[in-house]
Amino acid sequence: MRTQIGIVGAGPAGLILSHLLHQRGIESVVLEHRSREDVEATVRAGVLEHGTVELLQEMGVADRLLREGFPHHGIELRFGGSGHRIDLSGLTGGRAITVYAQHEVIKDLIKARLEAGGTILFGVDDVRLHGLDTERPLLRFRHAGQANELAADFIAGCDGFHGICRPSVPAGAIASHERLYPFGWLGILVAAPPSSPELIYSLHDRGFALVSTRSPEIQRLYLQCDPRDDLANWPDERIWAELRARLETTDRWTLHEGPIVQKGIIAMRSFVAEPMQYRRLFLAGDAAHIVPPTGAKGLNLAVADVRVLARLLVGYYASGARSDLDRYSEICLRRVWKVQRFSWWMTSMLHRAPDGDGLQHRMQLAELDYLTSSKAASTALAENYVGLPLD
Ligand code: RFL
Ligand code: PHB
Repeated sequence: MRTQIGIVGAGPAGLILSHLLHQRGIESVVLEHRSREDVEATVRAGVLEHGTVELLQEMGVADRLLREGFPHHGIELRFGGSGHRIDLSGLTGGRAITVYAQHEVIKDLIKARLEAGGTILFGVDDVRLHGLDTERPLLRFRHAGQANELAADFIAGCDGFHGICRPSVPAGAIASHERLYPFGWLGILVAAPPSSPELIYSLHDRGFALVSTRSPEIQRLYLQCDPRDDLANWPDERIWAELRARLETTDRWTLHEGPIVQKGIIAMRSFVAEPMQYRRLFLAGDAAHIVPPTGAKGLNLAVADVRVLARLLVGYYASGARSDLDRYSEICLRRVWKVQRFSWWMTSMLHRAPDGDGLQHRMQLAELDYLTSSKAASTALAENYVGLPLD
């Protein structure tokens, strides 16, 4: 097989890149390790930035998102037993976020790709990258029991943090910056209506908790835990007791409880690969960087990367000049580092460090107090949360 852009990974990065390229007359083939059913059922992110929604609209893949997603114009920061609203829209000239599950975005994108005649190979194994230093890079892989080859002009590594593309680059060509946090999140899906019209980020003596939603019938809740903890240590009753304690207010707010339909523990890390390109390989999304989920930024950053990559590839095919394409990493990393900083800051402000002392906790409370009482500080939070302007 031969194509212009060989894309590894059918997550948000790979699918959006493929569809954007198609809409600008550039061909691609997407190779995905998992089955379509698995990709469409994996529960992850929920918060889409203003610019992400606009891009999906421009691409014509946002009909269901606009019908079924929930625009949110504010978030609540909760500490010391009371809630404080950050007026996202009021502070950013009317911008907002939309709560719509990542796997719903994925379903919409796969449908659009296939209806447009796009090629996504699901269930692909043993993807190997060859000839990155040559004019003709090659992807070798197994599909339906057969050995296959895909020749391409360029390869887009959209295969997530544990993918094969980043490790295929010769040692020393890409540096990595990494921090693992000493806490993780236990996330649950609950069959109960939303407890609050807006997301609640709470800091309590016992640790962080987050109230999010998915639909009028399903809530998404998270609580800080030990990243190495075992789900067996978290029977439903213990989860509810922790959530009730960490979200308690002095004004008798109540958490809507219901059957827990899914549970999982995730580790938290900050990671950046620098540069995000090597010769004919471009890394995008989680393959190039990971943020802790507190700022709700991972998916949005993946979208920002591939928007830049698609534009530069269009420029390359129009002019034949590589100079702009070679600036891919430099253009993306300006945003990546700002988003890393924001995600690290939100995380540090809202979690209790296992070895943290009283001084640190009091500083966090003072920061939250400042943030929720200063228009300048709230505006800085709001403009990052709804999304910095796209390049
Ligand atoms: P993905 O989604 O990981 O997709 C990569 C795809 O590549 C495939 N793959 C391979 N295919 C072929 N060969 C190989 N060798 C392969 N190796 C991997 C995988 O099967 C997969 O389908 O990466 P992408 O596209 O870069 O997208 C990134 C986002 O998925 C991620 O950043 C977000 O989910 C992060 N995130 C959030 N981001 C937000 O913007 N807002 C949020 O509210 C938000 N909440 C979250 C999150 C992530 C979470 N978890 C589970 C880590 C909440 C959670 C709990
Ligand atoms: C989610 O709804 O899954 C979600 C919301 C906000 C975050 C992270 C995840 O910061």
